Amino acid sequence: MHQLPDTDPGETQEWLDSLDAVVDASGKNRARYLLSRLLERAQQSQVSFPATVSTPYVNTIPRESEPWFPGDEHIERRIRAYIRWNAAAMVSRANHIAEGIGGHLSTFASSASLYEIGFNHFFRGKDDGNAGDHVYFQGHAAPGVYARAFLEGRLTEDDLDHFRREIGRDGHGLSSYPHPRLMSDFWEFPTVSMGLGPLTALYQARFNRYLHNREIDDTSASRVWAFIGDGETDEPETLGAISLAAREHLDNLVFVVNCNLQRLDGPVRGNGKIIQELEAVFRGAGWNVIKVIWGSKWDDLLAQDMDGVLLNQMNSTVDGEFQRYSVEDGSYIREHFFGPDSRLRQMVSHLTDDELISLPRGGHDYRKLYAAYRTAVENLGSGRPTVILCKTIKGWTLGPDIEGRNATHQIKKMNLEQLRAMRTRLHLEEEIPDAALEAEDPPYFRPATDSVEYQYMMERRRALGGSLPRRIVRIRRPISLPLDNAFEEFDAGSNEQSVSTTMGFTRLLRNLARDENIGQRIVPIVPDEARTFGMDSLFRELKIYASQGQKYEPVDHALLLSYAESTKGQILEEGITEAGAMSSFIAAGTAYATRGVPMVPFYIFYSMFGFQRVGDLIWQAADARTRGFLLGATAGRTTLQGEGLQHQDGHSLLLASTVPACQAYDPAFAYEVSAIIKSGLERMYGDAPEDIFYYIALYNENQPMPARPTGVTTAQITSGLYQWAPSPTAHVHASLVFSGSANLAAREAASVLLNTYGISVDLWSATSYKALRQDAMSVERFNRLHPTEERQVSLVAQLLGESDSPVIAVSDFMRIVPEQIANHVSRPFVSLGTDGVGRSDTRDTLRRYFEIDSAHIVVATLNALVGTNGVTTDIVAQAIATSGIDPDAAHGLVLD
Ligand SMILES: Cc1ncc(C[n+]2csc(CCOP(=O)(O)OP(=O)(O)O)c2C)c(N)n1
Ligand SMILES: [Mg+2]
Repeated sequence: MHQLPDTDPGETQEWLDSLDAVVDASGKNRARYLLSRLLERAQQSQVSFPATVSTPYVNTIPRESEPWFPGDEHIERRIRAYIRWNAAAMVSRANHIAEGIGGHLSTFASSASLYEIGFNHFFRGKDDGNAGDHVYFQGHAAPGVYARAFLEGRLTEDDLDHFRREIGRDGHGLSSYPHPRLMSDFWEFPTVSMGLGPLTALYQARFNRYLHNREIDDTSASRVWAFIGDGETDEPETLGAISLAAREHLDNLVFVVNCNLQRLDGPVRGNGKIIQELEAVFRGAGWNVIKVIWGSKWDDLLAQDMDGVLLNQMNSTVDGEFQRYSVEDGSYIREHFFGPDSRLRQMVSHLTDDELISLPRGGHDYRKLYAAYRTAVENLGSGRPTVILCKTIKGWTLGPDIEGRNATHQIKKMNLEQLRAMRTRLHLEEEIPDAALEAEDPPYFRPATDSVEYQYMMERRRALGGSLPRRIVRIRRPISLPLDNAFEEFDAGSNEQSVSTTMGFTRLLRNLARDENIGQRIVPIVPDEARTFGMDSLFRELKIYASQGQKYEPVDHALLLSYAESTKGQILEEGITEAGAMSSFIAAGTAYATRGVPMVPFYIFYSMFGFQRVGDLIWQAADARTRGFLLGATAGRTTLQGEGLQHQDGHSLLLASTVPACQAYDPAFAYEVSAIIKSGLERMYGDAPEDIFYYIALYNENQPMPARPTGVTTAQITSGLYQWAPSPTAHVHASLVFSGSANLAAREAASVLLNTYGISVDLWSATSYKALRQDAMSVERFNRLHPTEERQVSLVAQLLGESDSPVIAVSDFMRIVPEQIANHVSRPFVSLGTDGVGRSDTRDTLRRYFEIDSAHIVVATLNALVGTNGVTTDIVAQAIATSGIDPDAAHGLVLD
């Protein structure tokens, strides 16, 4: 403001003098009060002013603005008490049945009201045939969700008694945390890896808008609710994308943060205030922030706070102190919180010590919560996402040994005395008689179906569209497979034209997007890397999704391939966020279940920034039963020349092989890419869809793409290994097995071996070592456990046979990738690969360095043949010398 001319200095001075006078006469609190009122008035008068990021440590919604509470508070309290009891009993029993099996008591205990307000009044179910709300439960609160499902009759006592013991019982145990793969008709969204729940929820809300704007599905009736721990906000994934939610106007998104001020080890911000910190972060990002800090009983005290001393005490007390108050008695609170200022002490002089303890926090007050949720849902249309910050006590109602204690997160069991105290606290003496309590395990309690509680609970869920959570695959908008002509051109090869498998893929993607059957359902996803992969050619045709359209004329508007954004755009250009792009992949790849609308995501990224960067999200995708294609482009440690250590990927295929649902492929040729994707679409979107996804390595090295050899079937290509070229002579001295870009060196080596050494080899393309190994392991297991039955033979053993002739496998990945099959091949097996750290240099130099060029393949083959077919060690030495290999040169296995 000092940079602007003051048009009326006298008036300015008057205002400043007034402020000084207020500070002098009435103190700083009064001055703050007046300034806040002025700001509020300015806002009402539409005097635009940069938003402040913090407000005082009180509820955002004042008592007079609270809506009427439509529920029956007494019945809801009873229901909550039953659920609380059963959740605690289930965890306790589980640890009695199987000591050390774990589980969490205190997370749900702190958040029971946060969920129950949602269940009784807000969360929409799917009974009307629509998708309902998408609710992301905090992973460690799962016991409470099971306890409610038990009350609703969806789970039995036997189910509860199999909490955390899933094996056997036809898989009917209860998974420790929300898990759609383990409980596929119950949980929709896996959440327990901290940070991934909120991140994927945010992108789910964004994807709902994408579906809506593209007119593929009407998502306007679905809201996304994400329940998050305050400790969980430490994760960069939790907060890292919140500005996107505001930018995209995701007013269909609600975060509820359970601020119990504790994480696993102790306080979240002992020396600060997590609620204030989060308020500033979310407000700064443009969210609608609702703080639910104090329960109703505090309202009277605040109303009497003439001098602002109570507010001041609330503002200046740190969380570590608040946590202390949660475990101390009333006299301590009187002494330390209200004590220091006589006006404060006076304010609570009419309250007994017990009454001081029971001044509850806002997150345990259903009226306050109802007001907050109501405001959040009425926020639709404002363009702003909402975060509700609820102050709670960790372990609430579990008694003094557990509530608010630093160790509370890890307590798994309750003894008789603790259970009895809890029963009293929850007023369950009638429901849980002494005799039942004294049994070895605490009993469960389920109200009779004709009880008012049961009737009320079920009526509420009926009114809101049925029970939650519930995962159901009910295809509302079916999809059909693409026509064959999308794939056919690749079988002819590219003749003389040099192209990469990435270019082949991009062309195929365009064909699929144009396909009359599946075209609309294709979701291309890129994290600011489309030009790298030659995909900018798709910008103009498919358009980039932009909820606001394109409000500017792009610099390249005159070009054929201009940067074109549109509300109906198909491409999700995520910007530089692999985590965000993966979250979109998950939202799109689970749309068949969450929305009943199968979508086909193709997420293409720098392969180095896939499994290595966002491996946990890839597991999340698998857990969520995501379908779709991950494309690891610029793959390989030598194919991507010049980039060096941080970019050159020689291990993503190894990491891919660790994820069971992931089908990992390393194709060499465009027709292989096409065959793999065709078969993948059939497996994931055909008549008997499988909940799997694909990882396909793509390279940027151009080469003339060969035609598909005659007779090679799609089934052979996708099985993992097929003979690409037979031996040119009747005798096969060795087999060269290549993958991906290593095909060039292997093919050259084959001709050198024949022409210079008279060694004849056949050439094989290994498209998936993972698939081969998977098959071989199943066969090995069958043979081991069925000793009397006819022995099975694995595919790889059938194909490569049994002989003394060696197999030399080469790829642009670590040697361990081909070695996945070494054990299952009854021939001498040599693997060449790119172990070591990436280096910047030319392809030729890198391949010599990592010892995977044609000369090294020749040497490795000759070496494996020593003593046979006239090959001697002298011949190998000569081959080394003539090809200029320096045996003492630096190589990948030495780290320097
Ligand atoms: C990525 C990740 N790191 C660590 C953990 C282990 N962990 C489980 S719960 C927890 C503390 C959670 O605290 P908070 O988010 O505040 O939840 P609360 O139980 O207090 O509601 C931790 C560290 C995890 N589940 N995921
Ligand atoms: Mg916490």
